[in-house]
Amino acid sequence: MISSKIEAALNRQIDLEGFSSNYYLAMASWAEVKGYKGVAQFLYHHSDEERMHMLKLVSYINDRGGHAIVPAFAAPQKDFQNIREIFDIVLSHEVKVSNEINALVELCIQEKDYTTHNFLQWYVTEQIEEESLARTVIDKLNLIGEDKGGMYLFDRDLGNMPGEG
Ligand code: OFO
Repeated sequence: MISSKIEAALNRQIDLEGFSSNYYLAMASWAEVKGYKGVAQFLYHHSDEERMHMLKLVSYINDRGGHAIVPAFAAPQKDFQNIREIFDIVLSHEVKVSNEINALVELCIQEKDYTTHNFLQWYVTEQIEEESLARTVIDKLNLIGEDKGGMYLFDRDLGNMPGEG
């Protein structure tokens, strides 16, 4: 059984993961409309992953005797300046998510909830991968700069990039 404090904190994380999913979905839609098919595919996949992160929390809370609450998600922005802005946002958003996961881990230690602490380790590892993936993409964009041909290849490569689980 989880304490009401941990349950509330995990429910806030459901909100953040669900918002992340919608945020990346909004980015994917923008990229698709602008003709960046590969980027769109990458972001649609990333959006699905965030939904999976949310669903894992839903099952965990309910399995441990709590009640997972599905909130109304804040509407993400719909327009972006360019692809670079999108990936800068992805990275800063993932850093924010990592900070929230770390705060949850800290709360579990304070509350002596070692089961939830253990459950959260999956998210700790996932965040390392997600931040590193966003940095890799930004490095590629830095190399390309304003080169249109480079951007064409970037879009193609991103569409072929395997998701990280
Ligand atoms: Fe990328 O945020 Fe989920 O965990």
